[in-house]
Amino acid sequence: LLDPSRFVVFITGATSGFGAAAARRYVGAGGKVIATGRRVERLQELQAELGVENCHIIELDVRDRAAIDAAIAGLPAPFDAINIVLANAGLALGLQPAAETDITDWETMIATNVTGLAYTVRALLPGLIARGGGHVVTLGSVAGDYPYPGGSVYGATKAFVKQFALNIRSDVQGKNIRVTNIEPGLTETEFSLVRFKGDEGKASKPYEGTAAMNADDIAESIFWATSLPAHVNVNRLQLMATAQAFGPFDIHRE
Ligand code: NDP
Ligand code: 8X3
Repeated sequence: LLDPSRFVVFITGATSGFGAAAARRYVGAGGKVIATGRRVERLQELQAELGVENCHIIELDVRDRAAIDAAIAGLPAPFDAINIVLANAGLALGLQPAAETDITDWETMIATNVTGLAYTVRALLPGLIARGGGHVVTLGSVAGDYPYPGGSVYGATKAFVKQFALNIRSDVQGKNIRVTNIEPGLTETEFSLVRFKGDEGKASKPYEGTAAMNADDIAESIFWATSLPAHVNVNRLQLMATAQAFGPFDIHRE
């Protein structure tokens, strides 16, 4: 296994859920993290918890390409020696049928999950290559493989992430860069609260009476994939709660 004390991990969406759990997991193993996100108070709390020597924070909206470039350019040592990129920031908004959806929700999901993720990887990949190698981890979803009602644009953004990760992997062949798309299913984080725009009643429904995965489960999987010996690349890692499985095709009958 690789030595986690040498990990320097740039994380988008570190204010909550998988990103925050991953920051804790990496620092817990002796690594350093650059924790980014829009909610700066959350970043400050995380930094206070993990220590300024282990956790550098940057207020960052991944939709802002210039801000990503500036954030990377201004990194102090040792946080400038990034060898893992965790392109995790993302969101689902709404669950309405496509014909009734709020078009601005679609715009926000595409701008964040597709464009913002592409900006992140594009900005950080040259540095990984220049430093002799590294690992890009993207956050896809089971929704990128399996369709469900109301998942129109969200699922499509995650299908983009999967194919983007696989294509990037082709591009970095021979450069000692690993690429992994993590594809979780039902996991209790703030994801649902964001999807239902703060409606706690609706947000808790998907997790009621069942054992969903949690952020630490996903952080552990990310950590595992990045800790494997350098000659092993996990291309895609799909995870579901044991309580989550597949439904039948939906046949409409008169
Ligand atoms: P959370 O809502 O708990 O966390 C999402 C994170 O993304 C937050 O830190 C948020 O930070 C950040 N984020 C959202 N928009 C932006 C933006 N424009 N710029 C920068 N950061 C942003 O959800 P999860 O931890 O569950 O989700 C993380 C990723 O995992 C997402 O890509 C999600 O689609 C994916 N996923 C989630 C699953 C689940 O069931 N929970 C399953 C499969 C995939 P802030 O608001 O402070 O900017
Ligand atoms: C999150 C999982 O099933 O809510 O990507 O789309 S799901």
